[in-house]
Amino acid sequence: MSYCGQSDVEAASRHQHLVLSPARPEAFRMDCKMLLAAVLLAVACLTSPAQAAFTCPKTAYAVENQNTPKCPTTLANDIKTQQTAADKVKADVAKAKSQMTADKQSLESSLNLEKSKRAAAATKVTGLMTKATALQTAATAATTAATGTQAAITNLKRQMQLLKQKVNSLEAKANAAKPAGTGTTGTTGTGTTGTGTTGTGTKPGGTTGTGSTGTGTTGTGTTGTGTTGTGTTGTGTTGTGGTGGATKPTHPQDCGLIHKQNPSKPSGLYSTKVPGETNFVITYCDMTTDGGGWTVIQRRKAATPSFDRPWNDYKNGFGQPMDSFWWGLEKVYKVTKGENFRLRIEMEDTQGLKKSAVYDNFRIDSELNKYKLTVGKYSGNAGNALMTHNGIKFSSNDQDNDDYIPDSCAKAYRGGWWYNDHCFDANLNGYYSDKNPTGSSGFWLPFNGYKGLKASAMMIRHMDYNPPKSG
Ligand SMILES: [Ca+2]
Repeated sequence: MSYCGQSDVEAASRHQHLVLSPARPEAFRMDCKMLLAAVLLAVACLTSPAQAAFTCPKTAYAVENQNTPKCPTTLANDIKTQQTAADKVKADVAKAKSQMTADKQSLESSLNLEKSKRAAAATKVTGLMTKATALQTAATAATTAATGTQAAITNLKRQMQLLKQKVNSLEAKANAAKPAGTGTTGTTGTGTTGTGTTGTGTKPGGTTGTGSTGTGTTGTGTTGTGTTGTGTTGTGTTGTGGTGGATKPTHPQDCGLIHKQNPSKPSGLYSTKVPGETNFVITYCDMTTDGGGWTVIQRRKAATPSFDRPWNDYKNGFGQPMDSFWWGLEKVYKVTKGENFRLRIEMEDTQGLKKSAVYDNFRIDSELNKYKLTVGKYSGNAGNALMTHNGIKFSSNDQDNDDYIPDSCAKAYRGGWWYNDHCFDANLNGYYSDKNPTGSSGFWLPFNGYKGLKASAMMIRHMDYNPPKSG
């Protein structure tokens, strides 16, 4: 304990000095005075209140309390502490800033990388799309080639059949040529006298002429060797009708008649009549080919319209007469019924080479007989491809009337036609491809095999009308 700033030791020291000095009266008097003063001081001290206790707060204390035993910390220290803390925060901020800058650069470089990746991917996609288009084109070409190959196989099969028939025929001939055995001498045959029928000719002007009765010659039997001879029967010749004025048309107005009435009329669309029909038909007349006067019944020169169509479309016709079209089987039947028409087919290959095939006595049967085709004598330079289609029914993608057992040729070749036992040697209505540079509408095998045609046209003209060929 201490009082008035004096420690217990100091007080004790003063008391000891007082006790140890009784032999000196001056000193004793001085000591008494001092003792009195001390007592007075003590009384004063005891009567004054004790100083209040001070506790140093941990923060924010006044300047006068700094650096005391109770508050050893100074504001300067506090500032230093704050400064240190601030420096630390500043360093942290700088560090964070630097990290952010680094992060930003990293993100930017990532972004640029992604951008370049994206650009590369876009280029790749474009490349792949180009490749896909090329593959698509190749696939289409392959399909076309496959169709051709299929037709080639069918044709080879047919050729093999023909060769087999030839071999059989040659074998039969070889057998016949073998030396004959010994037979009896044949007797002389006697032919009967033939009788001609009365001829009937159409007189120009419409009257009927009457021919004379023909007389047959007597047949003569040949003398057989080994076998008995037989006389042949004589045949009478048919009489011929008389002659008259101008030919009366036996069929209604068609391209031939229009041309005959005015040979200077140009090729184009005309109103024509079909026997048994009341309405006129808009028909394309070819007034230049081989003298003109041709009724065009088929034209193919583009991929549209499609020829992959059902029976009724082929029956009634489709397309535009100035472009690609099919006139209609019913019209062709009615026009050619009981008449002698000539069929002319004009073709052009993909190189621009043009050829034609002409058939006399062209007609088709009624719908009941599936518009069966009849063609007669062939002429032209494209080859006699329609010969194997003679007597063949018409087929469409919904009617398989062909002679090819395993499949529907109309479905396989995507067009209506008179398909035979190996589908075709000629087919002008098959799938038209315009994917290759020049296109192909069909086939005429003796012309250019399976290369395909760029264009074709089928036209008919009455065989009675033979206009003078111009040029
Ligand atoms: Ca079939």
